[in-house]
Amino acid sequence: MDLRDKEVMREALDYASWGLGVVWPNPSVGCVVRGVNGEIVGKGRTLSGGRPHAEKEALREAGEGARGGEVSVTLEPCNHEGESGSCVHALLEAGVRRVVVLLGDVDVRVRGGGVEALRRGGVEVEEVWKEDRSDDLVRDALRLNGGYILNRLEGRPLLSLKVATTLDGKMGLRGRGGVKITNEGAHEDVHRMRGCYDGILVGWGTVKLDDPLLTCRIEGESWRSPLVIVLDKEGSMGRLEGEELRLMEDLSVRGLVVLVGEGVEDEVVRRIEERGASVRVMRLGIRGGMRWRDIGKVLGREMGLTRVMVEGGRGVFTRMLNESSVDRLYWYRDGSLMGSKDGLDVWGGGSDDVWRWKVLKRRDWGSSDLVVLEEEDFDERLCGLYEEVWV
Ligand code: AOF
Ligand code: ZN
Repeated sequence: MDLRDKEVMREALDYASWGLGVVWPNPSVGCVVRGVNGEIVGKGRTLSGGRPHAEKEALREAGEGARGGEVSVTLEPCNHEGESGSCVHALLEAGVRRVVVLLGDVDVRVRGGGVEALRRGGVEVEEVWKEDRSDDLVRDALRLNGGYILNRLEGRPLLSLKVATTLDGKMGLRGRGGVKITNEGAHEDVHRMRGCYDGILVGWGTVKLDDPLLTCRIEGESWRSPLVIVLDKEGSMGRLEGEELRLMEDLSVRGLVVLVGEGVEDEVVRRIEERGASVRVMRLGIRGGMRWRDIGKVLGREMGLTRVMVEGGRGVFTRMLNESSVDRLYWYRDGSLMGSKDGLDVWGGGSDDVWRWKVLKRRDWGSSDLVVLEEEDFDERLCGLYEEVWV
């Protein structure tokens, strides 16, 4: 990769980030096509729902301009789906001369097969991740596709947790629901962030107490509202009498899935389904609760989610943290204090040791700010997982 290749690949990667939250169960891919003279003739990214693929979009825009040209793509082009439908086929048809691939695709149907098929077709292929795994572009691509990689290799989504607390780490006051903590700027950011997640998960307690909407309320972007998942071990949603939940308001735009514990009566499950939600019955652990390992499997392997944001409440946070099941933290903080008399901590449990995190990003809006953190070993674990596929 020369300097220009790097610039173009960065553009493809930036373009790909648009798809986070809306392309699942597929990865979000970006593709840039340059013509014989090096000018950009087409750009594409995986579209909502995961199709069409990025390469097809970019080649469509490039038309005849792709012939003899170069393609930069953030993920190995697919070679599955028969002979005619794949991106490899489209690239060969278009007559491109060279393809630069940022990451190999871990999907069992691809795994190097895409690159091989291109080479067999006479195309020059450069595999960036094989040359330099510490390259910034490779690292950023791994992070961008982290949820997809975890889904395909561990059968679970990337699990993020969002909290909003005071400066002294309190998320609310005992006995007083819905105390507003962060300011408008932070609020708006939550909506933006939601749009980049496939699903938002909350516990039944939060639904009952706050009656949240959990949508993405950015103008023109409400279609990005993620699927909502409610942990409702007892099936309480099926016992509501006549009350309407705001969550149920626009089920035509986004779905609602309720995870209930085994043992909840069929009649109760039926009543939840009648309200327009789909229900999954979960095994319970020896201590009587749903385990995060099982929740991850259902969300990832069974439902195809690649990125899930957990938004409440305290009981859910506590179990998730106690079971070491958080990959990423979005910590919205406000410059205010509550004290420990009535202030509620985020984490009701605790570990014996200090649990460390790495800062990925900081932002601020005057009195409130955001720190995005990643579990200290996450990066290394993800790279390790990715590497194992290729040995
Ligand atoms: C590409 N370009 O933009 C994406 C790819 O369900 P399908 O048929 O769309 O295939 C999904 C698989 O295709 C997915 O697991 C991954 O291997 C690949 N995704 N491939 O060439 C793209 N999104
Ligand atoms: Zn494809």
